[in-house]
Amino acid sequence: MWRTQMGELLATQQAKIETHPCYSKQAHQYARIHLPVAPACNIQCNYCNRKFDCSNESRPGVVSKLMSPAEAVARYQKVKMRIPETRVVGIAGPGDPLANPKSTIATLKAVAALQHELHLCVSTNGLNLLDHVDDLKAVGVDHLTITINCIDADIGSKIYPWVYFNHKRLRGRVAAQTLIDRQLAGLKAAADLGMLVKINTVLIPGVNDHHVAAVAQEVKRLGAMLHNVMPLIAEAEHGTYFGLMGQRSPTESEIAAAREAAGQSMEQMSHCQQCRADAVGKLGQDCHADLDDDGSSACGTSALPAAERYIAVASQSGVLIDQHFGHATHFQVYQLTQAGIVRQPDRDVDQYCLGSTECDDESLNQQQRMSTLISSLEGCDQVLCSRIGMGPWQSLEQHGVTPSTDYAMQAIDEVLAIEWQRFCENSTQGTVSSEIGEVC
Ligand code: CLF
Ligand code: SF4
Repeated sequence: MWRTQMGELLATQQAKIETHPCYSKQAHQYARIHLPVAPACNIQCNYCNRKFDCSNESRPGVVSKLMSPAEAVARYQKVKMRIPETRVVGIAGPGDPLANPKSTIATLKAVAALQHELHLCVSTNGLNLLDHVDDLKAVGVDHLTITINCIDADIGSKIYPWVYFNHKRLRGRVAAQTLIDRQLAGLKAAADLGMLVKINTVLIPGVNDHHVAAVAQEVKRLGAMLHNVMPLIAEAEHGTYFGLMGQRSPTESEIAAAREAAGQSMEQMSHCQQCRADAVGKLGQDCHADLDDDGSSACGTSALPAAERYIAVASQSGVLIDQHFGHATHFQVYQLTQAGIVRQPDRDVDQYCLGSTECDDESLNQQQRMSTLISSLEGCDQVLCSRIGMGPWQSLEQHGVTPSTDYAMQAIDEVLAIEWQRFCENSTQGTVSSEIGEVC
């Protein structure tokens, strides 16, 4: 009896692999759709610029149009009519799906309720996996990708400047160790539940290239079944830490060598397209630019570069970026155009964090304060501050405002000069994303 059950289980798993275009190269006749419902992220990778899609699954420098769960389900239905071969619904960003568990689960549930013959697929950095793996399984997710770049915290501290866990922003070795522990525990839990776990590893020369074989060995031991060693794509114009620091991408022969080393323990994927968080179609044949009723491109990247940009700064001293977002009672606002930087009137706001509760408190009062604060920052594209809680971070991103603590304790005028230079480069070159990485 046990043997029969095992036999049936293996046959079922085999069928799930053979009909998923990422898990099997031979499944190229099937298409997938990514639904971009997850804007926020709970970690920072040095190869990621948070203005763009999660580079753990996507080509950096590409922006996906964010959707609500309802919009995403409507999009899936439209795509399924146009591309009946669509067999996989994936959530892969633009941030981390499990840093946005409500939208992710709601979307998956709604798609599953349509009762089409489908695979539900999620790609995550793994930090929150342990907390949500049962929900994912319950909703029908059988294909799961975790990006694990290392299992050594010394290496991890060169890849992740911070990790936001248990209401704290962790840095250095502690951040990396926390992430690694959570990824490996999440992987084991998912594999124990029978999920088909694929591991993505971003190959970074001089950082983790000597280490991929150790990663492959460990993830195999914990139950992963497929390994995707992806080349780092780092260009200065992507605005990522690695891009700006001149970290190079691996060569073809380095990728081949890493796959061969990792292949000693794990089956290797070699047909990954590093696709976008709103990709549609068969792998390598993305075709979603003509899917919107209004004729606009779902790529969201064909727009002309913005002529101006507004940056809000939280500063207690008036000189440094030295204030916690939740403690600010006013923000300095600057307008960036090709002509230069012009200071605008300050925006007075009601202080978000009153000290008695965590900034991530989700009470109605806090939600109302956040909504008032967001109205006060209307028109701002970016907020610079010394610290910010995960809740406010996510709310700002959901309203199209990009928060950043990258410049904490730095001089406002120096930071604005950096941001202005970046703005001018993008304006003259076109958006980063329209230059590179368009796959549709
Ligand atoms: Fe999407 Fe990822 Fe699922 Fe595939 S993509 S969530 S496993 S359905 Fe595929 Fe695209 Fe490579 Fe990802 S080609 S980036 S591996
Ligand atoms: Fe960016 Fe993805 Fe890393 Fe988050 S997990 S920082 S979205 S690459």
